[in-house]
Amino acid sequence: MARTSPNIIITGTPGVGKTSHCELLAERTGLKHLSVNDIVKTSECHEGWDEEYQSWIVDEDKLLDAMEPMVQEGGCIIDWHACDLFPKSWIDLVVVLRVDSTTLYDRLSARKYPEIKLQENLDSEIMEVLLQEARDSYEPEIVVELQSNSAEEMDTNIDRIESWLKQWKENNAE
Ligand code: DAT
Repeated sequence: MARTSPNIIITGTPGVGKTSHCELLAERTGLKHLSVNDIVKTSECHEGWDEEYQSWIVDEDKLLDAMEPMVQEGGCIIDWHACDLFPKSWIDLVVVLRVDSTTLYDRLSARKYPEIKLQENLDSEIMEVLLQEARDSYEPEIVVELQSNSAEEMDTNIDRIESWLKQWKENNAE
């Protein structure tokens, strides 16, 4: 069934601003913010808690089963630090947020991340791991890289995504 509203992934290293962007975008557009973290917790799509990393060990099959009915009709903004697990057919736009490493260091320190997790996430951002994952998993024309160092950049990003949404709706109108 064709979607009347698109599904968007907002991805990137923890701390880049995914949740902030998703919340603002949901408020402005009426699209639904799907926090994958919350779904993992509430639908118990995990195999337990990793003490060292202070995070859930995600059961991807369970997660996809839980999410499928949510994304079917479209209109979802998926908030998650990975994107390669979702079927290509679900997704219309992949936004990869980026941030300078000093800013990311400050944001993750403020969250009191364990040292090992902080360092891995900094490395991951510097190595552009999420951008590469997005490019490897989706058609290049639907992958967009946006900077998220400041409130001004966030505003510009939201404007851009809103324009894209308007265009998508025009292109997909019956
Ligand atoms: P994520 O969901 O990617 O982990 P977040 O939205 O929770 O990130 O943001 C982490 C912190 O950084 C939070 O305190 C808000 C702040 N932040 C995020 N994006 C920002 C931006 N573009 N400008 C200023 N602060 C930002």
